[in-house]
Amino acid sequence: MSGKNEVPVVYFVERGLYKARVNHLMKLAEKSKLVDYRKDFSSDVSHVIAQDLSRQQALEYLRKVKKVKQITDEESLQFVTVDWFVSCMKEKRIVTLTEGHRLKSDSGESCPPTKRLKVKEERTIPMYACQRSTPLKHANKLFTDALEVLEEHAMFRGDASAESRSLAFHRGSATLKCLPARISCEEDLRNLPHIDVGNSSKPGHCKRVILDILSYGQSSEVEEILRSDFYNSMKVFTGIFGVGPQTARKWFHDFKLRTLRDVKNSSSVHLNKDQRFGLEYYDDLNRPLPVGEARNFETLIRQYAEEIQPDIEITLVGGFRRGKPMGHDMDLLITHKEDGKEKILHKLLHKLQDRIIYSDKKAGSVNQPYSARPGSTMDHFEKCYGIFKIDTVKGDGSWTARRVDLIVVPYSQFAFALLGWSGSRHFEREIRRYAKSEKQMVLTSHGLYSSDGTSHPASSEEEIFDLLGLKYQKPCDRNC
Ligand code: 8DG
Ligand code: CA
Ligand code: CA
Repeated sequence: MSGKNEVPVVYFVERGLYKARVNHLMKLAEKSKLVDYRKDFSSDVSHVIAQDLSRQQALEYLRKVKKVKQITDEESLQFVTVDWFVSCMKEKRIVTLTEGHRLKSDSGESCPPTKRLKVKEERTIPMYACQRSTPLKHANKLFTDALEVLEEHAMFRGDASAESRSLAFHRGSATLKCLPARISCEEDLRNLPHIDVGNSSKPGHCKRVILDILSYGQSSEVEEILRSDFYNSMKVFTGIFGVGPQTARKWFHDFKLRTLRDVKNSSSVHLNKDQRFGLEYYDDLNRPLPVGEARNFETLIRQYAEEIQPDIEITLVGGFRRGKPMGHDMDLLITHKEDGKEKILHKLLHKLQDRIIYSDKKAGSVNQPYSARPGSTMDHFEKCYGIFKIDTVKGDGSWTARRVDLIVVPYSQFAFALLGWSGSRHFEREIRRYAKSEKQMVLTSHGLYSSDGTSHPASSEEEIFDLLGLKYQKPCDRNC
């Protein structure tokens, strides 16, 4: 501990604070000149700063995660909350430490009482994600990010159980996303669907990962994946439009490729048409697409479409309809009150021809609602998967290559297509599973059918939820 007149030397515990915030706090410390800081814990640290941790948890983090062998003079080391540091910065002086500023001691209580997730004895969280509200922003990102890495890694590996393993991770993560507060101790996991599974001596995989993060601030399994060549190369390869895990695996294992440059220089790789465009526009297509850019393009499409057919309706769906500020592509539904209008997509693409880099048109067969693979979101609408030159929001004539899906929907099927294309993919999977298992009905992007084939029409999403006996979930609550 520094002497009375010395500048405090602070160390921020990343667990609970997140890396970006720690970086921000270190910048504040540097600018203020009030305190010194250490990126790595060292013997001259006087104040350990943490959030939502007990003193013991912070110590355990230093020892187990940061591998600090010996903490000299532990007694005089101050364990303080980030609020103390923020007060110092605000008041531009070293604020006297009060009891409220100190990290609490465990004293048998494993969760900080103020931030506890209210675990009611009778708490029941519905099993299906379509029965729950899942907002975009939630309190458990630290855990869901980790589970999403495991989900993705399972798909990358692609072994026999890949789909069920990745689905199990997604289900666990989806449960966490609907919780109103952050998980802060094991007890908070009690009765959570898809997480509190297994038995007490052998918890399920999701639970194990969450418990690791609670104890050590991170999951060693996830950290190892994130560091692996396999995961990082698979991320890059599957980022190429037209390249799925199977092709990427072949490149990694059989051709020993690791980077984009390796792919470009390889004589073993034979790219198809999609992949050639994917590689050529790799940077553009992997740049997050802002909602403003999508809205501008929607307006342009509407203008062109109305020139063809005045009563046409254009709706931006997918993640943007769920309130996402960024997306990976644009999904636009095109519908018109009079069914049977011919060649709308053809005429629209003609008007857009100067902007088309690539287009793959699929003919529709809208009267075959059953032929889709169960659980699949593929449908039979006439559509175009394309890559278009889209104006950037700068308004200076610059453009970015973007993926756009244009889907032509008969008016009578619009509500079902709207529900089917608004996602999330997991929400779609869950509402279809619910319809099948709980109601013995088949839900597709074309309609809702009883097991004897009777069709149940609907003119709005609310009606579809009603027909299924489900509480309506707004698009912004379908982010599971
Ligand atoms: P993002 O682009 O913001 O990353 O996310 P997103 O908008 O949620 O994902 P998406 O991959 O663009 O998919 C949007 C929705 O569209 C999703 O719920 C699944 C659905 N979807 C397809 N292809 C097809 C299809 O052929 N038929 C139907 N009905 N839905 C499809 O992606
Ligand atoms: Ca999308
Ligand atoms: Ca899409």
